Amino acid sequence: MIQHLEAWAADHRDELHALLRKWFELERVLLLRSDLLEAFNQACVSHPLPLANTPLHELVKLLQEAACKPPLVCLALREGAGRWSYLRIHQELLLPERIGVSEYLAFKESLVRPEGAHEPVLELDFAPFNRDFPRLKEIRSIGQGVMFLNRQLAGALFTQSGGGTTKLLHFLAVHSMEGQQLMLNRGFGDVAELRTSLRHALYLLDSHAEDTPWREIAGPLGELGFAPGWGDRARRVSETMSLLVDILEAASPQILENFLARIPMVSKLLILSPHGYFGQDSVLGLPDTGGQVVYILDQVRALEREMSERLLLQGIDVQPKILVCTRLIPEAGTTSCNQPLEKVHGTRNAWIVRVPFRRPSGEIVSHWISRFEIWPYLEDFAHDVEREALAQLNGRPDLVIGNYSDGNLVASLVSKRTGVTQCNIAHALEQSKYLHSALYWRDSEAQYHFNCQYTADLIAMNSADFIITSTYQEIAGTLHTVGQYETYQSYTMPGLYRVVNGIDLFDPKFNIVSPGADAEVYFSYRDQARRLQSVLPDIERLLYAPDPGAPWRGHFDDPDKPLIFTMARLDVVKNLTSLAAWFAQCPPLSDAANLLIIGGHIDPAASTDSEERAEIEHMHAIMDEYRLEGRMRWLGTRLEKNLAGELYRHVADKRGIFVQPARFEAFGLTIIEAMASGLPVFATCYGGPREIIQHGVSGYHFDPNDGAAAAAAMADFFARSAADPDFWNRVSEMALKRVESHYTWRLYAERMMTLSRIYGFWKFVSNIEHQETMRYLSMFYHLQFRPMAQALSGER
Ligand code: UDP
Ligand code: LCN
Repeated sequence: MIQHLEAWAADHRDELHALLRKWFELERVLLLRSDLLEAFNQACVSHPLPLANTPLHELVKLLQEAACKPPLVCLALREGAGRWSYLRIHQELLLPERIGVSEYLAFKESLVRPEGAHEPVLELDFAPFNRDFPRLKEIRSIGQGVMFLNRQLAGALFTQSGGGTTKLLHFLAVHSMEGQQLMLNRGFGDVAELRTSLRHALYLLDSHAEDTPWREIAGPLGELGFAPGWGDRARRVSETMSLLVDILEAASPQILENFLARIPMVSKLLILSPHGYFGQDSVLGLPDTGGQVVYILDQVRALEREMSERLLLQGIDVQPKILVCTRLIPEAGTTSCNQPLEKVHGTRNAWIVRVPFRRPSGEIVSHWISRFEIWPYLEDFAHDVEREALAQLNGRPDLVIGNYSDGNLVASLVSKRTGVTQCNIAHALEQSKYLHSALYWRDSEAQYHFNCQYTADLIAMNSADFIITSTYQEIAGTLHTVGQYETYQSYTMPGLYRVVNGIDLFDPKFNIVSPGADAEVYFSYRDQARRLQSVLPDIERLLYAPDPGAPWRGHFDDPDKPLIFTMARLDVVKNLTSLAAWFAQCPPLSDAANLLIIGGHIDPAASTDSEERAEIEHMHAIMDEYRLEGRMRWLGTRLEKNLAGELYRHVADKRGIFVQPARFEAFGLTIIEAMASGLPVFATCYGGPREIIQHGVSGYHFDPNDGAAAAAAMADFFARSAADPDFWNRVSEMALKRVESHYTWRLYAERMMTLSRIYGFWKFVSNIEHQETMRYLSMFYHLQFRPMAQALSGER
């Protein structure tokens, strides 16, 4: 493509010149894809020669970004996820010239920090470490790492030189849980000896009824060298042993995966989520506390169930234990976040363990600290959590799961010291939410400290054994948008460091495991028998009474109209104020439906967060300007989960819709909750919702930068639903099906446990740990992260 452009440009200097002029006329140093395309379209109109379908047009279609400093423009082209190239063009010479990523980033640095042009720069490049490690090749395979890894490693291991069977034998021989030896109870001299014992065991099992319990066959099988772990009954024991026989005969990745899926490997989990108010009641909506807490609590319940069922099936009488370690906040208001220990509702043995942050003097920090400010506390926190977890679990966990940038960093520190397999969950990577926040990190340093956060992210994602994401786009974006992880592939923080290869999207550590919506709470509006009659009066009051019993503004003059419902934290990115404006500015929409907004506070003085206060004032201004009083109700409250569940269903009863208008949404639990209730959803096209919803089938996307079009699409939806009642039903039905087939905690837990076992096994038998990378990361942590975090501790 670039060769074509070079050849074409030599004969079409005028056209290229005209386009560059258009870009420079915008007088901005950084142009985004939308700017570049629009300028190209304008150039097509104003230029006498047709530019459509020329190599220049092909180039423009691939552009993601341009950095402009006349007479130079540098272009970033994305030919697909993770596949980038760079060009430089001089306005007078007009010869497109290929440059490397390092030169491109250096050019961007010169735009924001010209005084640093001759300073030496720390360049980070993780690519050389991974040169010999197998990588996925196809863009569409990204996020299916475990299948690939299993295929590759099984292939290599079970060759003559791989020594696979001996390693597998060793793995089984040292396998224990809670001090109880599992799988093999004695050392087998070699594989042939194990094979003989397996043959005898299978012969013996043949003489027992299939449902004979393990305890009745444990004696003779024990004499043959077998310990518990093969199955709860003769049939399952026999199946597991047959799988091993097959592996010893001729291993295939699938048989290996099936076998590993049966080995009891995980009974103790350590989950880390340090920031915010992590609790079960009265916490949602408090600063920094949102979907991550909902996700983890549901995840814990699902994982405990899955682990218990698996262990029972394998005949192991061990009660799994899960610890969610978070920060203890002594001044925790009405929440329980000042309690060191709290059992997770609906579990048998899962606990929230709270460990305080300390100052260097040892004094406990008593107040809440923003997630952007907690970096100096994490190292000590990691030590304290590790000690606490080892004590409470009576030994090492089998898996450490980090959450968000802070939890993932703590997981890296704990995993490095204990050797436990590390899994990361990002929830939301801030580089995607705050545009150009790495390049302009100095401008927001006082508020956000992205220097610490992005450094922590880089360390954590490179040290994780595996990473799970909620969607494919979180890793690799879409055809024309950059994935959240992809933003870490190359970026620069001028004056700090330049990352030329930060993360490889083709790394088999990436796996997509989507969360679900709690099926006990979010179920179809048509499931009348399960509906919570007891909360219906609360809903009537909240929505329609003159005094709803919560802070509020507005009412519905015509309560019979369908509802447009939205519910989120009232921060700028969630964009609820824009939805109110779009609704007001679109008469067909505000005639067809009422707007219900739940979020934030009504009184700005009730908020401790400056961003939220500004949004509250903005919402009032919109309601005043458009006189929304009789058409919109805004409740400044947080709904308890069961009430939220019944409210989604109430909106569905009234043939309404749920709208998620965010400028960017990493995943969006409210979207799957609404869909699980049978509610048609309109959601932002930026982030997870694009993948959750199949546009026009199970809901709709819209571009939050074009509110008028979004409002018109919603108005059209209501018009079609009014004309044909089945239309609403069809979308509702497809939304329900979509969640059932893709977003359930049962699917999540099965997948997550399979990943834990497979990555755990490979970590044991092969060197996927990359000692070189770990050394490099350790140096980076000590030389780069620590001093920056300590510099924040002036405020400690
Ligand atoms: N939520 C709730 N009550 C409220 C507001 C929100 O229970 O008043 C829940 C909501 O149902 C969802 C979570 O908070 O489960 C928000 O998660 P989401 O992923 O939508 O957004 P986040 O807050 O994580 O950005
Ligand atoms: C954080 C977010 O921003 C949401 O988009 C996710 O749904 C939530 O975490 C749970 O992963």
